[in-house]
Order: sequence, then structure tokens, then C-alpha cells
Amino acid sequence: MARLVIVSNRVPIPKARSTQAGGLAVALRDLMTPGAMWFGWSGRLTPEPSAQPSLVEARGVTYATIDLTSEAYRSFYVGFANGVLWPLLHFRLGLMHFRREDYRGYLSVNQSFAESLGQVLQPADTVWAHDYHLIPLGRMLRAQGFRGPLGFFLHVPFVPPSMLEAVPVARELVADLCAYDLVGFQTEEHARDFRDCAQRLLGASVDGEWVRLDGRVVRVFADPIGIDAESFAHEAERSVAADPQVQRLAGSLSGRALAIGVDRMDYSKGLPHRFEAYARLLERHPEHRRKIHYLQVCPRSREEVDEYRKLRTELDRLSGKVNGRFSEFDWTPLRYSTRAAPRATLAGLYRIGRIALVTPLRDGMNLVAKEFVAAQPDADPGVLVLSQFAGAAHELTEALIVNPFDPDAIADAMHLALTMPLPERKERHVALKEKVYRTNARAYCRRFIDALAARSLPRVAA
Ligand code: GDG
Repeated sequence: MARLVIVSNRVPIPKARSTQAGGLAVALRDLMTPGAMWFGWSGRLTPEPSAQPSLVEARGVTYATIDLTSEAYRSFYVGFANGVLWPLLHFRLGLMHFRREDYRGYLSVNQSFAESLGQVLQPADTVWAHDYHLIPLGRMLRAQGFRGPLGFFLHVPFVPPSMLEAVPVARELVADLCAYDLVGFQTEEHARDFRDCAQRLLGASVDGEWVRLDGRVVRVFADPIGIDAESFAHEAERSVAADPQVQRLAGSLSGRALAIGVDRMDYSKGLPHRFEAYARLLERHPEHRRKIHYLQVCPRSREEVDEYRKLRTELDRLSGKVNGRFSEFDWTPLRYSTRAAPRATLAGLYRIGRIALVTPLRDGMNLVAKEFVAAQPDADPGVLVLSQFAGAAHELTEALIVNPFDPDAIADAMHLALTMPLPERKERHVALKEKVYRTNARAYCRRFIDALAARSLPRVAA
């Protein structure tokens, strides 16, 4: 079988005795079998860029990493990836700060990735690149002569042509994605938006999932990401029985319902709206006062980017406002922590949660929604309140779906969740759980790898 090479911005090298694997490492666990390779940035900033990737082997998998200079990191990661692409692809044009020099830095880091990867790539390899940091990588690998299957998956949403056009390098980005054989998105809506962009901006012809441009054909499809539901459910059960932090929290609830939110501190996650919604709930439904605790776990993220620092100040202010207004001497309505929790602890918190608040303004998928469903007890399940603009809402239709821009709608959904009879909660949970177990991490990987193996061959010949 051909060797699989995963490429992503950061490389999750397993640490001895660590059980902290998260995100992409969990989603791709099935593919990380002996012989596979994972390539990307080491996370180190050095005065000189590394010429050769450094190789580490763990459990038969080779992890190949390169270092970046601070300057390259600033333009590639802070400037273009997170200062332009992230806000643009989350429909936040007003937060986009485009500078040509940052785009040049983005291209140059992708070129370094391609050249370093070229040193360890074999002709028969299959390459699967991940996320918005690496859009030009496929074209650059092709320019170096790599002819093997090349796939790309975008974890974040995509935008319609009228929005993409706002970025001065829109055509370049779309053309670069078309250099891959297969491009995957979280939902059909995002895949369709991309195909529309290829048609409108580049004059590509589109036939179903197939986009034809300059004599080449690329397949553009939806492949929703999932979690390892079974192992997460076990982790949640174990954690409630054994994790002291979860037990301390459970003890402190004194019979009150726990509403839980878990999000990287990011402006796409809709946190200020959510805090306001909670205040609306307490204001409009005073019967819930003293009967609920809302815990928001919100680890700090991307603090080099101005917008993220501003968000932190805003959330500090809003949480103070909610607690100042509604607290009683023996009841704090909102607990808000900016530290990351261990994954096992999170699993336990989800399990004892009566409501999960997953209300991003825009999100590729949102794995927290799926983790909450997997962790919940079948006998007495809680309720998922889910934004209509999370990719997960396309699948998890039995959640209480809300418009995250409308704090009153979130408050109404919380009220409904808190008063929902057990039979209805169970009915919704059974349907949600079936979907989370079916569209799991394994199904996501299989679907992508099978499609990549089939490549565009039938249509190229046509
Ligand atoms: C991108 C897309 C897409 C959160 N806090 C802690 C912690 N987490 C974990 C969660 C979850 C993951 O991080 C977050 O995943 P999301 O899907 O919610 O969001 P992004 O980080 O924005 O991810 C997104 C995803 O890629 C996958 O394709 O779904 O749309 O934006 O697993 O549990 N984990 C630990 N401590 C924390 O405090 N250990």
C-alpha cells in the first residue's frame, strides 16, 4: 500500500505517557499506522529556517518537522493565515487585515514546506494536506514534480464568491485549491460555495462534484469530520467516576443544573452573544435563578492577534457584569475559566452537563457538539443548544437549533432545555447519538482516503 503523508501546520508528536491528544490527532488516529508520516511546523522559532526536516519516530509513525523564523511566522501565521483567511472564511470581512507582504510570507512558508517535504517524499506517496494554512502547497509540490495523489481538507467554512472577492488574491487561492486532486469541505454548502467561486472567478466548468479547469479535473466534495465517539463515551464515564476535578464540580452544584460551554477563545465562537443570552434567561425567567450554573471553559488562543486580546477583555467585562448583576451570596451564576482543561476532565464535564451551549457565529463543523452528545448518559440525557451556522447543525438536526446572533433565541432554547420532559430528551438523544456514532472519525478518514485513491481518473479520461 502507498505510504500516507499527512501535512498540517502543527504536528502532534505523541509525548511519552501523555493522554492529551486532541483535535486532528484524534480524528486521524486510524490512519496513523506504522509506516505513515506526518509533516509540518515544529512549533519552534529559530534565527535561521531549517533546511532539512528533523525526524522523530513514535509508534512506527515518522514525524517530520521544520522550524520557522519569527519573521516568517508573523507574516504566514499571524498576518495572512489568521489575520486574513480566518476572518474571511468566517464571514468577518471587517476583521480582515490584508497586507501584500503577509501574502508573500504565506507563499514563502508554503514553499519552504514544499521544499522540505520534497526531501522526504517518495514518488508513490499519497499526500493529504490540512487546512487554510496550506492552500498553495499542492501547486508547489506539483511544480517540484510530485505526481502522486494529492488531497486537501478545509476544516473551516468556505464563503460565496461575492465575499471571497474581497480578498485581493481570491483568484490565486481558488486556483491553488484546484491544483489538488481532491478538495474536501465539512458540508455540502461549503463545497458548493467553492465550486461557485471556481466557476465565477476562474471560469471553471462544474459538473456535479467535478470542477474542470485548464484541462485538469478536481473533485470537490463534503466529508464531515467526526470524533471517536465510542472511546470518548468511555472516557466520560470513567472521568465522572474517577476525576477529582469533575467530582468537585459535581459536588458544588448542589442539585443545580449545569450548562456547559467549551470553546477556544475565538471571535467565531459567539461568546459575547452567549453571555448576553444567559443574562436574558435569568432576567426573563427568574424561576431559573439559583437553579443553574453556567460553566464556560475557554482556553486562550492566538494571543499574538489583536482581535483575540480584545475578545478577552470583552469577556472579562461581560462575565463580571452577569455575575455582578445576578450573583447571590451563595450562588455564582457564571463560572468562566480561560485555562485549558485536560481532555478527560472535559469529557466528564460534558457528561454531567444538563445543557451544552454551542453557539458559534460560524464554524466549519464544531466537535464540541459531537463530544457532548457522545458523553451524555442514555438514561437521563441533557440537551444540545446548537447554532444554525455550525457545520454540525447540518447533521445534528435534533438539537435545539438557534440563530446565534439572537440572544433572546438562545435564552428561549435554554428555557426549553431546562423544562424539557425526559421522554423528549431521550428521543432527541437517541437520534443524535446514532448520527455521532455513524459519522465518526473513522468514517471521515475512510471516505477521504477512498475518494483520493479513486482520484479523478474516470473523468480525466472522459
Ligand atoms: C477547527 C474548526 C472544526 C477545547 N477546549 C479545550 C479542549 N478543546 C477541544 C474540544 C474540541 C476541540 O478542542 C475544538 O474543536 P472545534 O471543532 O470546536 O473547533 P476549532 O478548534 O475551531 O477547530 C472547527 C475543527 O477544526 C475540526 O475539523 O470542527 O469548525 O474551526 O475537541 O474538546 N481540549 C482540551 N482542553 C480544553 O480546555 N483538552
